[in-house]
Amino acid sequence: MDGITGLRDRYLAAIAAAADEQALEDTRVAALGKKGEVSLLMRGLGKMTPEERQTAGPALNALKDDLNQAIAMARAALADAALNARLATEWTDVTLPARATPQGTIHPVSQVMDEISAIFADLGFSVAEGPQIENDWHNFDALNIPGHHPARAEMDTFYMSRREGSNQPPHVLRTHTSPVQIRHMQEHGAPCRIIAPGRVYRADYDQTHTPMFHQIEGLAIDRDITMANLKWVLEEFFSAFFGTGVKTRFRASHFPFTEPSAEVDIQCEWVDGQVRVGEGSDWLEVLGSGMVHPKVLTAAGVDPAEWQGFAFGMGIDRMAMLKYGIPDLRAFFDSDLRWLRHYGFAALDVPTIQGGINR
Ligand code: 2NL
Repeated sequence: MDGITGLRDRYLAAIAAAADEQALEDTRVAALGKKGEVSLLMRGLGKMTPEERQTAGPALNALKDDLNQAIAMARAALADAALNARLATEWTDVTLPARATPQGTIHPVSQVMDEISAIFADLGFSVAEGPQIENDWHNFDALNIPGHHPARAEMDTFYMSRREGSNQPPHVLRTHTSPVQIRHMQEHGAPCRIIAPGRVYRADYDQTHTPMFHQIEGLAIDRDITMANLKWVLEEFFSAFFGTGVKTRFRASHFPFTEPSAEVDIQCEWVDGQVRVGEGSDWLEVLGSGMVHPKVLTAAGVDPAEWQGFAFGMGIDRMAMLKYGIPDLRAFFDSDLRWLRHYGFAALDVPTIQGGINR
């Protein structure tokens, strides 16, 4: 029994003195491992007399339990100490500003282009695209714009330089997206319902004009399309786009590619130098339109004796300015980050008819 008491004192002291996990484990193995001192004594119980066993058995079991418990407590204490040591050396400065995650925004022109496309998609129009560098037949001749027309003058149109010795007419930067619709009719014929959004170019730069701007044109060709269809489609469009009923006013006009032609105004009001669409007694010109000229249909390979339709064109940049109260056109193309963050849209906030055009 004295032996057991001595053993307990020795191992409790060793456990208390263990400086780390490994020393503690070594001590455990020395006492309670397969060949540990306590284990060997327990194995010796079998050779004792029943009387000896009656006192030695419980004493050894108690010793084993005490040592196990002391080891568990020492292990927990070591883990606590290790954690405290880590906490003392590693720390987080919670007053540091968070790392910036660079976030771009959707340009108002892209946003409005998506909004307009979503509305016309709902009306059964699909999107057509084409080259920005055009030959002058697709950009002018096919649209019944004659050679002497002022739009073809060097002043208004960007002409590409011609290859040396070429006797072909030079290419141009498209001045409208109409050539996209000519190409569509040539390729797919009638009937058709398309819109053609995209960049267009004109040699003009002042408060209200930039040499590159964005246009969206629409074209619907079928056997029995009239101006009444045009009026309904445009009124549906303006109401969906501005999120309020919008009255339109059609004024007789003239374009070489439509007959008859109409300029379209929307109802508006001026309040503190800001325009409000859909109320008031003023009118704002936003769009040109008409019935596609028979010569244009013929040029695009569509028989005007069988087919007719309407077309329209409007400026996207101006629509964005009107809808989102953006005062200066030229700022659209300055790439000023502060402007982009202010007027930009969330990247995942995609306009759809179901999700909502207006936010
Ligand atoms: C305007 C005028 C317009 C068209 C564009 C067009 C296209 C084809 C045939 C006939 Cl393929 N017309 N487009 C028609 C009328 C007006 O735009 O003032 N835009 C801002």
